[in-house]
Order: sequence, then C-alpha cells, then structure tokens
Amino acid sequence: MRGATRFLLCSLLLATLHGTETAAQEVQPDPKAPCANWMGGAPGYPGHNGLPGRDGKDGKDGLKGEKGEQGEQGRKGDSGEIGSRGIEGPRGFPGNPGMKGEKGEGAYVYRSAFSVGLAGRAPHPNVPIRFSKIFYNEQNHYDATTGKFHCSIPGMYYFAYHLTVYLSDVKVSLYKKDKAVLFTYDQFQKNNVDQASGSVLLHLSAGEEVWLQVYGEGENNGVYADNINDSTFMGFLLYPDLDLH
Ligand SMILES: [Ca+2]
Repeated sequence: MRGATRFLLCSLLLATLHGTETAAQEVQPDPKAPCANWMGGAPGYPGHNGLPGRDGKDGKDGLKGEKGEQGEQGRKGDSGEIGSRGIEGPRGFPGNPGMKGEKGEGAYVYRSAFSVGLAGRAPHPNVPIRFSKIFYNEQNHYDATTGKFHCSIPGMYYFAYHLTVYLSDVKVSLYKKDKAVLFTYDQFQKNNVDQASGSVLLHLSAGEEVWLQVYGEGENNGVYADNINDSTFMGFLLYPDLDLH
C-alpha cells in the first residue's frame, strides 16, 4: 500500500517534469531526495577543479589612515640672494665728548707781548723813551734798559701808547727800524693834564725793533708820569707769519 502510493507520487512528479522542459532545467532533482535512490545510480566522482574565476571589481577606498610620524629634518638649504638696501635708520644719539688732546708743540714759541709804563717824568728828546715800569714782559722781547721792543717772531703786531701830557707839549713818534712811522702831537693846556695816544698794526721781521721817541727840541718833552698818572706803551703779536709752520 505505501509502495504503491510512493510510486504514484513519483510517476506524477516525473510526468510533470517531462511535460515542461523549462521546468526540468530549472529545477534539478535532489540526489538525496526520496526518489534518488529510486532513479539514479551510485554517486559519481567529484569533478575536476574548475578554472579560476575572473577578478572581481575593485573595492571601495578604505578609510583614511592615521597620520604618520614626523620625518627627520632636511639639510640646510643654500644661502638666499642679497636683499635690497633697507631704509635709513633714525639719527643716533650724540656721542660722549672726546678726551682732552695733548698740548700742542711750540705754542709758547708764538707768544710775544709786553705792557710797560713810565716810571718818572721828563724823558730826553731824540732817544728812545725807556719805560721801566713793567706790567707784563713774560718773553722779555721788550728791553727795559733800551726802551726797545725786539721782534723774535715774524708776523703782524699791534702797538699802542697812552701818554700823560703835563707842563709842555708832546711830539712823539713810534719808530720801527730807525724810521718814525706814527706821529702824535698834543698841545698842553695850562692848569690842565692832557693825554696823547696812538696805535698801529705793523708787520715785523725777525730782528726789527720798535720804540717810542720824543722828537723835536727840548721844549717838546711833556711826557709825564707820577703816582696818579701813568704813561704806557704796549704791543703784542697778533698772528705769526704762515711760513713759520
Ligand atoms: Ca691837548
């Protein structure tokens, strides 16, 4: 009874499969199904390995990896080109004053000055007036024994005199090298005291002498001095000749 039923079911199934070829191709009978033992023989041997399949499509990009470690420092590069000139900077602060320089050589050599006065009255005419009251004569270029200034440094000199006139007129000349170059004449007023003065610039060569001298006769010797009236004579080197250097 059970075998008959199984036969019927299998026959029906086979009829259905042969009736529709399309269906038979699409639906393979399971070898392990209950009908296999009925229709098929012993299981075959496994087939040979098939050919390798084609490569699959490329996969999608993976996630971004973690940041790598910092590389070693590279070698120092070549020097760059010289840049253009910059803008001028602001003015600096003033520097400190320098040290005092050393004393120059020969400064004393170019000094020549004197200032003298008359010690008493009545100088003799026609001879150099001897001023023996010394205010200044450091270089001794003025000789109090002769009343003459002796030039030791060639150059330009300034001379001046201021004389007190008393009891008589005064005619006085400034001499340079035995020649009167400056004249002063003062007429004395009775019951009065006058002054006679003069000044001049002279160029002197070494060895030339300058002095004051009353000219004329004996009556013109009113050059005077006492304890309240001086008669003075002075001179100094204004500047030496350049060829001295
Ligand atoms: Ca006068």
